[in-house]
Amino acid sequence: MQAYEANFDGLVGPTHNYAGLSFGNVASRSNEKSVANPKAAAKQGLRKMKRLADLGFQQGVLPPLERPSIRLLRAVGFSGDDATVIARAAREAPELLAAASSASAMWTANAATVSPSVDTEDGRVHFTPANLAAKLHRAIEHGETRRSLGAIFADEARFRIHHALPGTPALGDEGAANHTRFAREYGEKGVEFFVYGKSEYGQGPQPQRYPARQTLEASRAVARLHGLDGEATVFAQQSPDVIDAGVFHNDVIAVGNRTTLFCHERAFVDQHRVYDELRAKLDAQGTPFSALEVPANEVSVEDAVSSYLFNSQLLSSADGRQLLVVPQECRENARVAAYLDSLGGRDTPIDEVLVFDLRESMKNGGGPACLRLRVVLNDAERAAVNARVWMNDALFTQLDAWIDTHYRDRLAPADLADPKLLAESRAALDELTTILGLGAVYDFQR
Ligand code: SUG
Repeated sequence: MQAYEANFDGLVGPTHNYAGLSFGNVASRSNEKSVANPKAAAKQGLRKMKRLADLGFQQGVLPPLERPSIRLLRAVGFSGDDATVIARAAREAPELLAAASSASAMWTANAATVSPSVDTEDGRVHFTPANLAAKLHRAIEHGETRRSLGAIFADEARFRIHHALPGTPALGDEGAANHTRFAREYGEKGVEFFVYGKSEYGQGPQPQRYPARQTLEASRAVARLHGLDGEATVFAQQSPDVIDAGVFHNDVIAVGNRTTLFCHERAFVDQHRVYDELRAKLDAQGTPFSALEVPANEVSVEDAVSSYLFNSQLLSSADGRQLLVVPQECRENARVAAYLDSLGGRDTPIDEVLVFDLRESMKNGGGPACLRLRVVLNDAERAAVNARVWMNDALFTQLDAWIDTHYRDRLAPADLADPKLLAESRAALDELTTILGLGAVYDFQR
């Protein structure tokens, strides 16, 4: 059956800020306490969505979550009316207020892992929201994410939305950022590729400096929940030393699409064995496979981390060409720019490079690929998606005006203590649920 890859980008929320919450994510830590521009951040993301929709890609929007999370602040013992809760948290535990205020749900590659219906035992599209157990500010996302997904993929005959795995280190799950799918055509059965940072119970090497967020046990659990065929799944371990260099998710060092894996030569443990297994399992389905591997002497791991070359989107256009969507930082790094310029002269599966300014998100370690959740849908499934979330001229205009009305253009760490931010954020989200036809998905609306 004809199928498409739809990309659902996270709309940046009104509380976008730099709180340095993600140890192991170099950009997040190095921009801690700088002043953010939520309005610019939201517009940069929106422009990417619009441009890709204009190019003919299926582009959807996922809403931000309610932040600051009064629910978290109450759960850790702050009480009184909402303004008092915020004032007490600001005074006694600013780090908890920062965690409660993060707009981190914008990085929807971490919202869930998604398997298309053609790969799953029951023929439904399966979603497992990621527990994001490694970081407090992200561990509070999955319940609300599940609600948003439910408002968009509501048809239970076609979509199965699981609960997140138990949020504990042994089952740390970061969603689609550590998952890629290969298939000749989107609508054909594919091989699903799960990348983990460590095994909680197995032997294997482990990073020494920074945490491995995804476990093998979590990846296997997601594959089981989705009813995937063991002959069509591959599990691979990320190199611990690249995690120690700041590669906190696989999508910072590798991206796959259809029959191509674009990655750095140091991405995986036993890299050639990983390619062999992918090739063999795809070959059994009659699907070719090629790895476009970037050598360290052209682009070092450090260059990859600072430029986010691999946090790119590899997209197939209707005419079969492959586009690589990269952040502007790739043009500003001389070695990465030289590598991209050389693609034209080499025999590679990448036909064109598109560059986007996503600087506000990048300063928190979120590039083009972090901002999107891929969902392969056939025609019938596409028709069952809440139609209001598809990007088009009208939705772009509406959201652009909505951002102008509700977003600040400056948010410093001290501003998180401002109780007006909660009211502004709720007013924005309340209107957004109308624009996107989501119903009452937020706690404050219930
Ligand atoms: O989880 N940054 C996010 C970035 C996520 C990127 N996603 C993918 N690679 N798919 C994270 O580390 C920083 C927030 C702050 O520091 O304020 C943050 O959460």
